[in-house]
Amino acid sequence: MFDINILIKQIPEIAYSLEEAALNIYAKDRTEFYSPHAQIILFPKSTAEVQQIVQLANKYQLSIVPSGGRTGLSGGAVAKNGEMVVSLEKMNKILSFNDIDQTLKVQAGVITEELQNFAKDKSLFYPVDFAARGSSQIGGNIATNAGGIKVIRYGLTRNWVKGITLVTGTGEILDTNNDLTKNATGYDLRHLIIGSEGTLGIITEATIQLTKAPEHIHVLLLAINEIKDALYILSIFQSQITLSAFEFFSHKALQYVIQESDMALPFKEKSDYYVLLEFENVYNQTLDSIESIISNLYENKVILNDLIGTDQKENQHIWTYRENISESIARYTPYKNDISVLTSNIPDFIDEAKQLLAYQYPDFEVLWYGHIADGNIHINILKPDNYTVTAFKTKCEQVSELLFTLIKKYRGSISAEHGVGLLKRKYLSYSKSELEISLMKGIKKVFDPNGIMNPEKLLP
Ligand code: 2HG
Ligand code: ZN
Repeated sequence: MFDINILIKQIPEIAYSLEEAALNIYAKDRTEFYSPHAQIILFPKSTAEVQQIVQLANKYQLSIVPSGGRTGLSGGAVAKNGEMVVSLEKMNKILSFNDIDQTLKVQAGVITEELQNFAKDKSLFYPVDFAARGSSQIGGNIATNAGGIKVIRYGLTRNWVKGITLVTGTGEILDTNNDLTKNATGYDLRHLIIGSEGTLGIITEATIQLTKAPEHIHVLLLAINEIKDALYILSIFQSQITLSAFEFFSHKALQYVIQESDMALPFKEKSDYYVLLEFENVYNQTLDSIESIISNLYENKVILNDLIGTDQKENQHIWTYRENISESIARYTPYKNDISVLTSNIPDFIDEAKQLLAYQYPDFEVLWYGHIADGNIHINILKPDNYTVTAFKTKCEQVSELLFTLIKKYRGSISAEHGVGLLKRKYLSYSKSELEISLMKGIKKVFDPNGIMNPEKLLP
């Protein structure tokens, strides 16, 4: 085995750790099912230091796992074969703000929430948002093209990245797009890097677009009994107002949030599902339209209950019912499926998927929640106590093949927003054609000919 001290001696200014406790922490993200095994954790402070590391990795044929906030759920940041973990956490500076372009230049290790707060201080808004905002890093968000709860209005991370600095797998520094809005000069390599899951190089800096902050936000929770009603409600609201979020979750999923917190159920009566909507009360008129839509929905017996947040505290309280689901179920070692189909196909897809999963998992609890307006559902299967983790994973993988066959029939995606990583890699062909996969492998070879960048991730 390579003596890592040979490398350490050549980069004396770069901080590192060889301590077992640190190795175990930094070699893992939030994905279950993998045992961490990293050789060293390196903490570069600049693009030049990252470049030095990648050049040495090429020289000695050492593999690298780039590491952000490690909030991923597909094993994209897991080191399990003695790789070097390159943590971006010391590259956490906001480098500059341009008030005319309304952009921020940041190092990759800036925490999402810090970026959001910086934007707020400038009376602007960074709209990509999700529950892991407090620990995820912008570089990781870009590497996975993070989505979250505001995609219906603002799109994915991709929409907000004006430029990227990447240290490629060959150790070259690539600056893409010059932060321009308009740039019609051929292949936009920036978009190739977004969502590449650390397989092409290490993102070290990025320029992020900000926008006008929304005002007079309200959150509305509606109780329903049928998933198809969620889509009906979506179409009614969308025909009249601009929504900034439209989420759904099952009562079973909500029960875990209640169980793990001191919150009360939102309504006295039980219903099977809930939808959560967020919107701006533009010119104080939107609320009037909302009230009339809600009374129509009651008349037509589509909704059973409603709760509207009138200030930030109430809005946050309602959001907690949805945002805390993932954390509340974490101790049940959930097997996660993060799938998408066209939003219009959601009711049919869910009907078929429910039948399939009820048949295949008669004794497993399956939770349904997610960003239904984006066609993105998080199907979480909870591990029963009497199953070992390995037996549970094996069973879930068998069923995944059936579920992904169904996804393929709907021309959907096996990973809507969590990425492919280690977990979904062997299923990539359910969502990408042979030609696409072979072109992707060709691109990987150009950026990383020695195959040192995040090995075994994304590509089968
Ligand atoms: C969410 O939308 C996150 O809450 C996590 O993407 C989803 O736990 C999950 O499966
Ligand atoms: Zn999500």
